[in-house]
Amino acid sequence: MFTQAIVRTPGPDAGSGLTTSTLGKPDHPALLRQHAAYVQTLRDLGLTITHLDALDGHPDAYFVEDAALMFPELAVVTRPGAPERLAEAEALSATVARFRPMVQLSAPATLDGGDVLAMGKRVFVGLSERTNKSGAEELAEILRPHGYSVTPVRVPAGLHLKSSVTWAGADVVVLTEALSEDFLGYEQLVVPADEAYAANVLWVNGTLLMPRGFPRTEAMLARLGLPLRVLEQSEVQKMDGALTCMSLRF
Ligand code: CIR
Repeated sequence: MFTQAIVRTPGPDAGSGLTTSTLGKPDHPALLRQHAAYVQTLRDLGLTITHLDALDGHPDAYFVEDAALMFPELAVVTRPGAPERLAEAEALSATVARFRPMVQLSAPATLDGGDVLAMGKRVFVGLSERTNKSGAEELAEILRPHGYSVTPVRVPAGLHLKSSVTWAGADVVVLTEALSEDFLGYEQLVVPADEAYAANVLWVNGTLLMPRGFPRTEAMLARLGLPLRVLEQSEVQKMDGALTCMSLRF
């Protein structure tokens, strides 16, 4: 169960962050509303929120998940793979250090938290445009003494590993077909190809959050029998963001 979440308000420059999406510029007031609804959902599900202010000059900084990882034993401050985002890690370090002993990744490692899928003591690390082999190896070394095993996975599409696979409680993963072979030990819910964005779901204390607008995935998830919260993510998606990116839960 999670008791805490760290989030950060999107800044007025959020529309100038990095993106590969062709969906257009986000509508800023709508982005703020979607972010606020997301934070309120986490609060409703029992999490105490540490809400940070927008970080000047860092339009992607509200995707806090990329800059740090929270494990029960420790916090890992990452080295985001986009040079524009590197300073976000430093900016988040004092906050995570309030909750956990903290270690920091070092060059040449690069790693975005969006590439790290932790399910108990098994951790999958996506090798992507943002996360390199050194990043995966350094994380494995940091976690090994705590009993974790780290498995690198090549990211087949999208920005991060968790763009295409996320945990849905128990031993269930929601994923795109392309990752099926990498998660053979898990019960797999494969999203339809034209609903790939909905592979990013977020389990919070027995409730599953999913993005609005993906009816076949919604029907599939409903069969799990968990309460579902369907959240509008249209403006977040325009910035290549998704549900998992906008908080650190622990
Ligand atoms: C970026 O390109 O870095 C941001 N615009 C989106 C980051 C999304 N983060 C995530 O999926 N964990």
